[in-house]
Amino acid sequence: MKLKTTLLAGAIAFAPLTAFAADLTIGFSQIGSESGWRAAETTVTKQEAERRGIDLKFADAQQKQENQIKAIRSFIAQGVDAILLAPVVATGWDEVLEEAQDAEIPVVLLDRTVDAPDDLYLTAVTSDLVHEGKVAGEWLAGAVGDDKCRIVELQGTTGSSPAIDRKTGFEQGIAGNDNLEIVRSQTGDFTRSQGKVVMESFLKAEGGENICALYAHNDDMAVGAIQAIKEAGLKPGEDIKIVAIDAVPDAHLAIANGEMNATIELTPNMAGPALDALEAYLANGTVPPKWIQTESRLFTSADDNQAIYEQKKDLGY
Ligand code: GYE
Repeated sequence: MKLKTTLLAGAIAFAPLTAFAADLTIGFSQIGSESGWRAAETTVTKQEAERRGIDLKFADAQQKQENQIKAIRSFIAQGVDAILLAPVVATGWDEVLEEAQDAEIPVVLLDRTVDAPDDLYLTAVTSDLVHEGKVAGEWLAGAVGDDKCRIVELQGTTGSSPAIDRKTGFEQGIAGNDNLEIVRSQTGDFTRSQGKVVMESFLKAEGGENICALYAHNDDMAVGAIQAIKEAGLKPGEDIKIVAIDAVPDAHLAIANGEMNATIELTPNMAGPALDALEAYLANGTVPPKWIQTESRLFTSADDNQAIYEQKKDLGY
């Protein structure tokens, strides 16, 4: 049910947040389960809602924007108190976000952003996606030194903000290093299966001996590519350096085994900051900043990746 927060004459009704949260109903439009990281985000979001006593209405869009738009319209019809949205692509949201605004239902974006006026959403909880790509590029530049390095790139879902921004950031990271060149770049849609298929095509087109490094917009595509590199008779992490993003358990395991070189961590807990902001807004009218940034941390073979794998492997990935 929708809770109206009423402004009392000269005062705002204050309620203890935890007690208040127990009455909230929140709709969550999730993209799907394309990667281990996405699965972990879903697990953590459900845990964060349960911990707060929030009634979470979960909708899996199977990677389709039209399913996300349908789910948002259903949440509006149900009169939820707020909506969480992980937008599969960056464009095409204005109309449905305006419908949520007209219904006075705040929307919080998780892990991806939208190309829409920012008054159409309360806040976005994301990492700095450009920075992640730049850190990956700078790491590779440092790893190869002055050696010539022909790079292949596995992009995320076409039109998604991480695919756009992580590409931009990586190019910034390698800028000025004329010995580094991206020779092939294609989407693997953030999945292991497509990462393997596209890497196979890169190896066939370029010849494995002519590829120095792989930059993948997420670890799942990198893990798929590792299989393709092995099947081509090459040593991933040695013959072809590999850097990606998410820091899922299997990436830490690959680095520990010398089959991958670096990953940048993306927390799956976007829901914690999102629900904190929503509770404060709905209970006290506290308006959050338009962007709540989550941390990004580089992991390399210098870290104890086996131990980190053991810590992360049961967290819902
Ligand atoms: O890196 C990937 C997932 O939106 C930033 O989406 C997120 C990305 C994440 O498929 O694993």
